Amino acid sequence: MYAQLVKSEGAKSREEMTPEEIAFQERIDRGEKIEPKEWMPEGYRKTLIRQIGQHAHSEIVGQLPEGNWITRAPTLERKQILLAKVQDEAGHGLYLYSAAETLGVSRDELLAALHSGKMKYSSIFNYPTLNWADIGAVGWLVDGAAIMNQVPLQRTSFGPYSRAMIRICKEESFHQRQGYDIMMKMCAGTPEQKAMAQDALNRFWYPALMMFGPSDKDSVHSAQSMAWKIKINTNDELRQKFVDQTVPQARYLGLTVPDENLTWNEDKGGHDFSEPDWSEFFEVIAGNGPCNAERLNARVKAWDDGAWFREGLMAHAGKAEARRRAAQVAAE
Ligand code: FAQ
Repeated sequence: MYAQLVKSEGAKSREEMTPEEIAFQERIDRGEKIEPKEWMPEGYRKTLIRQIGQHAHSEIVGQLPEGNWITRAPTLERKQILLAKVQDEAGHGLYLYSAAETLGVSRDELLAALHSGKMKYSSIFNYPTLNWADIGAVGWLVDGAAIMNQVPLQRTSFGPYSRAMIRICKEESFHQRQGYDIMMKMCAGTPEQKAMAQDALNRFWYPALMMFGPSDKDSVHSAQSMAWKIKINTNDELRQKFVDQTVPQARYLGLTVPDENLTWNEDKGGHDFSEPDWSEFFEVIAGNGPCNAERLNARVKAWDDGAWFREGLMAHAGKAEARRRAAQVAAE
């Protein structure tokens, strides 16, 4: 099913819609939630499977750069917090796979598409976490960007996705604070620790800006996804909000955002800032990111290593079902 996903470049006009599609659009415009068993245009279903599926993959792949630091966290308390955070990401992935499954795609199909490189995961998880300050930067910037994108998605038009987002956002805000807390500690530490925090900001700033997707002019899905209220804001709107929120946080830490063009623009009531290197972004999402092979190999290995357990579960479920049927026949 995933292989059949279409590319869209603009929203359908009313003249191009069938009567069913017009009635559907009117429900969306009234702010009604769409539930799995209700009629929906095929493009709406496919766009949701693509977005929710890729979002689920991002949560699961996103465990890897942080999981790498659980054994090396500097204190027992930091270890417990990081462990809880990484477990939360697994939970987010599971809610999201379940939401995608209500649209008629199986989790196995989604994972096969991830493992073969047909489906994407967030570009940010292509970047390595080299030291403990990076764990602070991931929580502060990556979870900060994730929340900026996900808070509006709580109002997305598809019921199961919207409900998953409400739960996920509560946990993401704890994640962002734990990252900022690590950065505060590092910045109040030795000059070497502060330099590590600055270096982490330098390396994660532009990849975090890329998380919001390409510039609006290059965003192929935004127009139709916004008409269907699958997306609530454009990529550039959210990127701007993220910069405006994060710059004062960096100042408070005594860190410098690595952008010489960063200035407050009184007229627009927001910062002017440099665009990320979009050629790097497109290379990353084409599968050529610095850690892509490592991330996919880790996921494929986890899937293969878990085969015996899935088979055991299925065999157990099969036997339990056979026993239930036999008992039912005996009782009749
Ligand atoms: N990375 O037309 P648009 C997290 C692709 S959760 C990779 O603008 P759209 C939690 C896009 O898929 C992070 N690919 O696309 C955490 C499309 O390609 P396709 C994940 C990207 O969908 C924290 C093409 O470019 N969050 O981090 C990216 O309308 C810490 C054209 O782009 C979500 O998934 C990218 N950054 O807008 C976990 C949120 N950007 O599919 C662990 C939900 C774009 O046609 C540790 N998703 N592409 O082959 C969304 O809001 C949207 O899908 C966007 C992209 C905004 C990401």
